[in-house]
Amino acid sequence: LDGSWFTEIFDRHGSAFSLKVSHKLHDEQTPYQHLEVYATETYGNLMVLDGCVMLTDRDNFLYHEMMSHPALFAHADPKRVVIIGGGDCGTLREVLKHPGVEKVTQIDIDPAVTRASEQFFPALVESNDDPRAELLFEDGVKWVDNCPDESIDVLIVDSTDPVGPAEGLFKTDFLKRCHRILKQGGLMVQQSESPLYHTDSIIKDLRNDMGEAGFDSVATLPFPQPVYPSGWWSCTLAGKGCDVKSFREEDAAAATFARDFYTVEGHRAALVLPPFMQRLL
Ligand code: AG3
Repeated sequence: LDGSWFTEIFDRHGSAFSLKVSHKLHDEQTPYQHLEVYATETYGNLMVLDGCVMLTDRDNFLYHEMMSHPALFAHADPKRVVIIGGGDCGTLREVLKHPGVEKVTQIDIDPAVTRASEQFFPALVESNDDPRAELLFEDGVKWVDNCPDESIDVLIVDSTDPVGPAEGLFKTDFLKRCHRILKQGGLMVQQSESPLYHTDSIIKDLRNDMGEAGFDSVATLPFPQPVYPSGWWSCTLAGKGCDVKSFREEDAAAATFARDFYTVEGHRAALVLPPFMQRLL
Protein backbone atom coordinates (compact mmCIF):
# COMPACT_ATOMS: atom_id res chain seq x y z
CA LEU A 1 0.00 0.00 0.00
CA ASP A 2 1.28 3.48 -0.83
CA GLY A 3 1.50 6.19 1.78
CA SER A 4 0.89 5.73 5.48
CA TRP A 5 -1.84 3.47 6.80
CA PHE A 6 -3.15 2.58 10.22
CA THR A 7 -4.14 -1.09 10.31
CA GLU A 8 -5.91 -3.09 12.99
CA ILE A 9 -5.39 -6.80 12.36
CA PHE A 10 -8.08 -9.24 13.53
CA ASP A 11 -5.71 -12.17 13.52
CA ARG A 12 -8.10 -14.83 14.81
CA HIS A 13 -10.53 -13.90 12.05
CA GLY A 14 -8.00 -13.60 9.25
CA SER A 15 -9.01 -10.03 8.44
CA ALA A 16 -7.94 -6.44 9.02
CA PHE A 17 -9.16 -2.87 8.69
CA SER A 18 -7.05 0.02 7.44
CA LEU A 19 -7.38 3.77 7.17
CA LYS A 20 -5.05 6.04 5.26
CA VAL A 21 -3.57 8.49 7.74
CA SER A 22 -2.01 11.86 7.06
CA HIS A 23 -0.24 12.16 10.44
CA LYS A 24 -0.22 11.14 14.09
CA LEU A 25 -1.71 13.72 16.44
CA HIS A 26 -1.13 12.07 19.81
CA ASP A 27 0.71 9.12 21.33
CA GLU A 28 0.58 8.44 25.05
CA GLN A 29 1.12 5.49 27.32
CA THR A 30 -1.41 6.14 30.09
CA PRO A 31 -1.34 4.12 33.33
CA TYR A 32 -4.04 1.93 31.74
CA GLN A 33 -3.49 1.70 28.00
CA HIS A 34 -1.71 2.94 24.89
CA LEU A 35 -3.69 5.88 23.48
CA GLU A 36 -3.13 7.13 19.94
CA VAL A 37 -4.93 9.69 17.80
CA TYR A 38 -4.40 9.98 14.05
CA ALA A 39 -5.62 12.41 11.41
CA THR A 40 -6.96 10.27 8.57
CA GLU A 41 -7.49 11.30 4.97
CA THR A 42 -11.19 10.47 4.74
CA TYR A 43 -12.59 9.53 8.21
CA GLY A 44 -11.56 12.61 10.18
CA ASN A 45 -9.68 11.91 13.41
CA LEU A 46 -9.19 8.36 14.64
CA MET A 47 -8.77 7.23 18.27
CA VAL A 48 -6.97 3.97 18.98
CA LEU A 49 -6.56 2.18 22.34
CA ASP A 50 -4.03 -0.65 22.63
CA GLY A 51 -4.02 -0.97 18.84
CA CYS A 52 -7.84 -1.26 18.59
CA VAL A 53 -9.93 1.30 16.74
CA MET A 54 -12.25 3.10 19.16
CA LEU A 55 -13.84 5.71 16.96
CA THR A 56 -13.52 8.05 14.03
CA ASP A 57 -15.20 11.39 13.43
CA ARG A 58 -16.94 10.02 10.39
CA ASP A 59 -18.77 6.97 11.69
CA ASN A 60 -18.95 7.10 15.51
CA PHE A 61 -22.60 8.20 15.30
CA LEU A 62 -23.60 4.64 14.40
CA TYR A 63 -22.19 3.12 17.57
CA HIS A 64 -23.03 5.95 19.95
CA GLU A 65 -26.64 6.29 18.83
CA MET A 66 -27.21 2.52 19.01
CA MET A 67 -25.59 2.28 22.46
CA SER A 68 -27.99 4.86 23.86
CA HIS A 69 -31.32 5.45 22.09
CA PRO A 70 -32.66 1.85 21.93
CA ALA A 71 -31.94 1.39 25.65
CA LEU A 72 -33.40 4.75 26.64
CA PHE A 73 -36.58 4.21 24.60
CA ALA A 74 -36.90 0.63 25.91
CA HIS A 75 -37.17 2.09 29.42
CA ALA A 76 -40.56 3.50 30.46
CA ASP A 77 -39.17 6.73 31.93
CA PRO A 78 -35.38 6.87 32.28
CA LYS A 79 -34.23 9.53 34.74
CA ARG A 80 -31.02 8.16 36.28
CA VAL A 81 -28.44 6.87 33.79
CA VAL A 82 -24.93 5.48 34.35
CA ILE A 83 -22.23 4.94 31.72
CA ILE A 84 -19.33 2.63 32.56
CA GLY A 85 -16.40 3.43 30.28
CA GLY A 86 -17.32 5.73 27.41
CA GLY A 87 -14.54 8.18 28.27
CA ASP A 88 -14.65 9.72 24.80
CA CYS A 89 -18.08 11.10 25.85
CA GLY A 90 -19.86 10.13 22.61
CA THR A 91 -22.44 7.97 24.41
CA LEU A 92 -22.87 10.64 27.07
CA ARG A 93 -23.72 13.20 24.40
CA GLU A 94 -26.51 10.98 23.02
CA VAL A 95 -27.97 10.21 26.46
CA LEU A 96 -28.15 13.92 27.28
CA LYS A 97 -30.39 14.44 24.23
CA HIS A 98 -33.23 12.77 26.20
CA PRO A 99 -35.02 15.57 28.03
CA GLY A 100 -36.45 13.27 30.73
CA VAL A 101 -32.98 12.23 31.89
CA GLU A 102 -32.18 13.98 35.18
CA LYS A 103 -28.66 12.76 35.85
CA VAL A 104 -25.99 10.84 33.90
CA THR A 105 -22.84 9.63 35.63
CA GLN A 106 -19.99 8.49 33.40
CA ILE A 107 -17.29 6.44 35.10
CA ASP A 108 -14.17 5.82 33.03
CA ILE A 109 -10.99 4.63 34.66
CA ASP A 110 -8.75 6.65 32.32
CA PRO A 111 -9.00 10.47 32.27
CA ALA A 112 -6.55 10.57 29.35
CA VAL A 113 -9.31 9.32 27.01
CA THR A 114 -11.56 12.24 27.93
CA ARG A 115 -8.68 14.72 27.64
CA ALA A 116 -7.92 13.37 24.14
CA SER A 117 -11.57 13.66 23.19
CA GLU A 118 -11.66 17.28 24.38
CA GLN A 119 -8.62 18.03 22.27
CA PHE A 120 -9.28 16.00 19.13
CA PHE A 121 -13.03 15.21 19.06
CA PRO A 122 -14.65 18.45 20.25
CA ALA A 123 -18.07 17.46 18.85
CA LEU A 124 -18.26 14.52 21.28
CA VAL A 125 -17.73 16.64 24.39
CA GLU A 126 -20.03 19.48 23.35
CA SER A 127 -22.63 18.61 26.04
CA ASN A 128 -20.17 17.95 28.87
CA ASP A 129 -21.05 21.20 30.65
CA ASP A 130 -24.69 20.09 30.89
CA PRO A 131 -25.51 20.29 34.64
CA ARG A 132 -27.03 16.79 34.44
CA ALA A 133 -23.67 15.27 33.48
CA GLU A 134 -21.21 13.97 36.07
CA LEU A 135 -17.79 12.72 34.92
CA LEU A 136 -15.84 10.46 37.27
CA PHE A 137 -12.45 8.89 36.66
CA GLU A 138 -12.29 5.72 38.70
CA ASP A 139 -12.85 1.97 38.49
CA GLY A 140 -16.40 1.41 37.24
CA VAL A 141 -16.66 -1.98 38.96
CA LYS A 142 -15.84 -0.42 42.34
CA TRP A 143 -18.28 2.43 41.66
CA VAL A 144 -21.06 -0.06 40.96
CA ASP A 145 -20.22 -1.89 44.21
CA ASN A 146 -20.62 1.32 46.20
CA CYS A 147 -23.86 2.30 44.47
CA PRO A 148 -27.07 1.77 46.50
CA ASP A 149 -29.52 -1.04 45.55
CA GLU A 150 -32.22 -0.31 42.97
CA SER A 151 -31.13 3.29 42.29
CA ILE A 152 -30.41 3.34 38.52
CA ASP A 153 -32.79 3.26 35.53
CA VAL A 154 -30.40 2.59 32.65
CA LEU A 155 -26.80 1.34 32.86
CA ILE A 156 -24.67 1.51 29.71
CA VAL A 157 -21.40 -0.41 29.46
CA ASP A 158 -19.37 1.31 26.71
CA SER A 159 -16.21 -0.72 27.02
CA THR A 160 -13.30 -1.94 24.95
CA ASP A 161 -13.10 -5.58 23.79
CA PRO A 162 -13.43 -8.22 26.53
CA VAL A 163 -9.68 -8.73 26.81
CA GLY A 164 -7.41 -6.97 29.30
CA PRO A 165 -8.96 -4.18 31.41
CA ALA A 166 -12.55 -4.70 30.18
CA GLU A 167 -12.64 -8.49 30.52
CA GLY A 168 -14.39 -8.37 33.89
CA LEU A 169 -17.20 -6.22 32.47
CA PHE A 170 -18.50 -9.23 30.52
CA LYS A 171 -18.55 -11.66 33.46
CA THR A 172 -21.57 -12.94 35.39
CA ASP A 173 -20.20 -11.54 38.63
CA PHE A 174 -20.18 -7.97 37.28
CA LEU A 175 -23.56 -8.41 35.58
CA LYS A 176 -25.04 -9.48 38.94
CA ARG A 177 -23.68 -6.32 40.53
CA CYS A 178 -25.26 -4.27 37.72
CA HIS A 179 -28.57 -6.07 38.26
CA ARG A 180 -28.48 -5.13 41.94
CA ILE A 181 -28.21 -1.37 41.35
CA LEU A 182 -30.97 -1.26 38.73
CA LYS A 183 -34.47 -0.32 39.79
CA GLN A 184 -37.34 -2.64 38.89
CA GLY A 185 -38.17 -1.83 35.27
CA GLY A 186 -34.53 -0.86 34.71
CA LEU A 187 -32.19 -2.20 32.05
CA MET A 188 -28.58 -2.42 31.04
CA VAL A 189 -26.90 -2.36 27.64
CA GLN A 190 -23.46 -3.69 26.87
CA GLN A 191 -21.47 -3.29 23.64
CA SER A 192 -21.28 -6.91 22.44
CA GLU A 193 -18.84 -7.15 19.52
CA SER A 194 -19.41 -8.49 16.00
CA PRO A 195 -22.48 -10.55 15.01
CA LEU A 196 -20.40 -12.17 12.28
CA TYR A 197 -17.38 -13.03 14.43
CA HIS A 198 -18.74 -13.38 17.96
CA THR A 199 -22.35 -14.61 17.95
CA ASP A 200 -21.49 -18.13 19.09
CA SER A 201 -18.89 -16.91 21.59
CA ILE A 202 -18.98 -13.48 23.25
CA ILE A 203 -22.60 -12.65 22.37
CA LYS A 204 -23.95 -16.04 23.35
CA ASP A 205 -21.99 -16.11 26.60
CA LEU A 206 -23.00 -12.56 27.50
CA ARG A 207 -26.70 -13.32 26.94
CA ASN A 208 -26.46 -16.49 29.05
CA ASP A 209 -24.55 -14.66 31.77
CA MET A 210 -27.17 -11.89 31.80
CA GLY A 211 -29.85 -14.53 32.40
CA GLU A 212 -27.73 -16.08 35.14
CA ALA A 213 -27.29 -12.66 36.73
CA GLY A 214 -31.07 -12.41 37.13
CA PHE A 215 -32.14 -10.39 34.09
CA ASP A 216 -35.46 -11.60 32.69
CA SER A 217 -35.32 -10.33 29.11
CA VAL A 218 -32.47 -9.94 26.66
CA ALA A 219 -32.09 -8.61 23.10
CA THR A 220 -29.08 -8.26 20.82
CA LEU A 221 -29.31 -5.43 18.28
CA PRO A 222 -26.90 -5.58 15.32
CA PHE A 223 -25.86 -2.38 13.56
CA PRO A 224 -23.28 -1.32 10.97
CA GLN A 225 -19.91 -0.11 12.23
CA PRO A 226 -17.41 0.05 9.36
CA VAL A 227 -14.30 0.65 11.49
CA TYR A 228 -14.71 -2.32 13.88
CA PRO A 229 -13.86 -5.97 13.17
CA SER A 230 -16.07 -7.30 10.31
CA GLY A 231 -17.68 -3.87 9.84
CA TRP A 232 -20.73 -5.01 11.77
CA TRP A 233 -21.32 -4.61 15.49
CA SER A 234 -23.93 -5.16 18.20
CA CYS A 235 -25.23 -4.13 21.56
CA THR A 236 -27.05 -6.42 23.98
CA LEU A 237 -29.83 -5.16 26.24
CA ALA A 238 -30.97 -6.90 29.43
CA GLY A 239 -34.08 -5.97 31.41
CA LYS A 240 -34.89 -6.24 35.11
CA GLY A 241 -38.66 -6.61 35.22
CA CYS A 242 -39.11 -5.13 31.76
CA ASP A 243 -39.19 -6.48 28.23
CA VAL A 244 -36.26 -4.97 26.34
CA LYS A 245 -37.84 -6.03 23.03
CA SER A 246 -40.57 -3.43 23.40
CA PHE A 247 -39.95 0.30 23.41
CA ARG A 248 -41.76 3.66 23.53
CA GLU A 249 -42.39 3.78 19.80
CA GLU A 250 -44.53 6.91 19.91
CA ASP A 251 -41.94 8.83 21.90
CA ALA A 252 -39.17 7.58 19.63
CA ALA A 253 -41.12 8.66 16.54
CA ALA A 254 -41.89 12.07 18.06
CA ALA A 255 -38.35 12.79 19.29
CA THR A 256 -36.89 15.86 17.65
CA PHE A 257 -33.29 15.68 18.83
CA ALA A 258 -30.54 15.64 16.21
CA ARG A 259 -29.33 12.22 15.07
CA ASP A 260 -27.90 10.59 11.98
CA PHE A 261 -28.85 6.93 12.33
CA TYR A 262 -31.49 6.12 14.91
CA THR A 263 -35.09 5.89 13.73
CA VAL A 264 -38.12 4.12 15.14
CA GLU A 265 -38.22 1.85 12.09
CA GLY A 266 -34.50 1.14 12.40
CA HIS A 267 -34.98 0.25 16.07
CA ARG A 268 -37.75 -2.21 15.16
CA ALA A 269 -35.58 -3.71 12.43
CA ALA A 270 -32.58 -4.05 14.76
CA LEU A 271 -34.74 -6.18 17.08
CA VAL A 272 -35.20 -8.77 14.31
CA LEU A 273 -32.40 -11.29 14.74
CA PRO A 274 -30.97 -12.60 11.45
CA PRO A 275 -31.63 -16.35 11.01
CA PHE A 276 -27.94 -17.26 11.34
CA MET A 277 -27.85 -15.58 14.75
CA GLN A 278 -31.07 -17.29 15.83
CA ARG A 279 -29.48 -20.60 14.90
CA LEU A 280 -26.27 -19.91 16.80
CA LEU A 281 -27.79 -18.46 19.98
N1 AG3 B 1 -15.98 0.84 22.38
C1 AG3 B 1 -16.03 -0.40 21.62
C2 AG3 B 1 -14.73 -0.72 21.03
C3 AG3 B 1 -14.57 -2.09 20.48
C4 AG3 B 1 -13.82 -2.02 19.23
N2 AG3 B 1 -13.03 -3.17 19.02
C5 AG3 B 1 -11.99 -3.22 18.17
N3 AG3 B 1 -11.67 -2.21 17.41
N4 AG3 B 1 -11.30 -4.31 18.11
C6 AG3 B 1 -15.76 2.02 21.67
C7 AG3 B 1 -15.82 3.22 22.50
C8 AG3 B 1 -16.59 4.28 21.83
N5 AG3 B 1 -17.24 5.12 22.79
